[in-house]
Amino acid sequence: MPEASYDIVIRGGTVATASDVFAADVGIIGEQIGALGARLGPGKREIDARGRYVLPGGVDGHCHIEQLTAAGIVNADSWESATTSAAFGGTTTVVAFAAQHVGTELPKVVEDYSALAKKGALIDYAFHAIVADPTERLIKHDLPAAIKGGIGSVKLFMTYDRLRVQDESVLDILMTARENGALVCAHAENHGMIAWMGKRLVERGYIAPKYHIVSHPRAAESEAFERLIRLAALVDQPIMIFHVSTAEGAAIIRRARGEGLKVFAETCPQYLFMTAKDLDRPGLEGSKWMCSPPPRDVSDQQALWRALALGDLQQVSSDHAPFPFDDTGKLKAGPGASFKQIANGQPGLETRLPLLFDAMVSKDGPGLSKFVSITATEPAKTYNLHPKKGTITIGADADIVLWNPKTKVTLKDAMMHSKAGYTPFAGRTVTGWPETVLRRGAVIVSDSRLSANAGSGRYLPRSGGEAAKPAGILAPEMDPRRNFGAKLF
Ligand code: DUC
Ligand code: ZN
Ligand code: ZN
Repeated sequence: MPEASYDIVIRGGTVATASDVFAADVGIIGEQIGALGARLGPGKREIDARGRYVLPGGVDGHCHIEQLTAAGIVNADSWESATTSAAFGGTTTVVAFAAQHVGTELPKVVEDYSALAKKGALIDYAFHAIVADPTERLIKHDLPAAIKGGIGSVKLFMTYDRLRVQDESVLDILMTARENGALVCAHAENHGMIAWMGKRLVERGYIAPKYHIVSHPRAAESEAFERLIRLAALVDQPIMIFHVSTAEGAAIIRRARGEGLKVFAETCPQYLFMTAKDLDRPGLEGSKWMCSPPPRDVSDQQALWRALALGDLQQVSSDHAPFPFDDTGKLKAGPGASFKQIANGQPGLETRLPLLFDAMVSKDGPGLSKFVSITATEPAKTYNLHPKKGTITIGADADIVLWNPKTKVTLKDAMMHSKAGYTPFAGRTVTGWPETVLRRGAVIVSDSRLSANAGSGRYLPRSGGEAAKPAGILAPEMDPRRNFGAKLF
């Protein structure tokens, strides 16, 4: 017997990256990919990948984990249960939030969220910092320090009573991010429209979960996208627009990118696979499908798929924000609650990849490489984790998922590992399943069993990287040659 050259060889599978699909064995040495090729030498352990696709582990760039909401409820999942559900769904890296609230100090927030993740995570993780209280100290000191400490992206909200920041503060955050090389992510909806609509609906007795959709007008998204894009363009700062839900929203992003502005954007499975009708159910049942922005129409789904195909949207993340359908979560405000009193969000870490694989690969959609691109490579690039994460190449972390393209699964609440206790996609049948999952060269899921300990996930400190570099398109007012010499940068 020749001596084993690799710790693991994944043999005989079809490898896919965001650009290529090819037959190759994958040789793993320690935590990394050491070789790709035909007939690789033996491994200490051999994994038979015949009939399987060998894909990079998913990178989910937007998930709320063990996060305290402004209403004082913590998401159902701990780091351990969230990352377990991610692993079973083929995701091996998450970018979650260190969420500031008004009156809290960002350094302490980062410390607290980091401690929770360190204890519970069993896949690798990074953070976005949510800024909800942009005091002078935060802008001048705490935010630059957090960015320098490895949190390469900042998130702001343009809506929600206790989270939103006003335009002037948005500019402060954009400018601070620019000066420190971070990307700015945003929940962009017009707060006034949402608050005004919500109040009128409730006053008139329209309180069922389905009216949540009416209270988030499509125009709230369009207006905030336009405003955010112009604010970012003023200071030439790259932005990532979260959870695009409408055709108009996607069109606005396309126009901005056509101007050369660095505007990145994502959508989520709830906007690709659900519609407003999902919320129209008896009693409070529809609250399971409540999220913000809400699901829209079939024509929006089509527009979002087109936008993904064109590259106007580059990634699909879960926006995992689980709340159980009981009095600790969705039903906390009691049986007579109005939609305004019900926590927004759905579990999605575990179902993101199977739903997309089914739509994009099994159903003869845009195909394997595009699937890899929007679920792993693009999120890794946008959040400066590539090529360590998000691809299969020599030297990358061996975060690898073996997909069985023939396995048919009907999604059920009881199969899920999130503590939400339900999946909004229950009853859907998908073809293609993440059978075996490796994280940094360790098999963490096989034969439907988990073999990773809480705390074995590793923190990924990062700068903003390429995505966060300004486009170099100066607004005339910021250009000393055209503004009477005023130096504003
Ligand atoms: N909307 C958000 O903005 N965040 C979490 C979940 C949701 O639905
Ligand atoms: Zn959001
Ligand atoms: Zn979110």
